[in-house]
Amino acid sequence: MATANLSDYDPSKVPDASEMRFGIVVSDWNQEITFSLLDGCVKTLKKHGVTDEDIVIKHVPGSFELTLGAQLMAENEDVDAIICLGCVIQGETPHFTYICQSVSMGITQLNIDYNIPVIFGVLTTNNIEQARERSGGKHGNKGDEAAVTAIKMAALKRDMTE
Ligand code: DLZ
Repeated sequence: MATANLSDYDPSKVPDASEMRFGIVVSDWNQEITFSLLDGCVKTLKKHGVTDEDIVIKHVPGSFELTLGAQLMAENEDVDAIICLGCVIQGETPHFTYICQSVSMGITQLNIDYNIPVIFGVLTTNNIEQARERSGGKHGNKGDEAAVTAIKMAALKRDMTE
């Protein structure tokens, strides 16, 4: 919803994450936005008990590269979940549509192929203002939301497989 604050959640409903390990893949394109998403994501993981040593951060050039970045993370790091952070802003060419479709389908496929939660923390906005509002502005920070989703999905997987 356009008015929703992405960071509104009940912390007591988030499982303890102190024994969990997370990978974050962040796109450097629109880094004014994506680095704020990263900041919110890391702070929220730590708030729920994750240590610095258990947060692996890798950078990719743009959101299109998030899929391969996340696949490399799944193959090479022992993590409970992977969080993809990016920001795609509508431009004057069809680039926006191609990148959004590619990364959303790519991340969906990784969830299935690797049986590991891969979280879609990608802002897809009409302009930079909307992106600012959702990366630490009046609509919260999608990085926080992505961290909470990753913890919940990692806990779900542990619950159902261990
Ligand atoms: C090329 C491009 C454009 C036009 N816009 C964005 C954007 O808004 N957000 C983003 O994350 N990346 C963008 N890119 C870069 C592509 O994601 C990708 O890095 C290049 O097409 C090279 O594969």
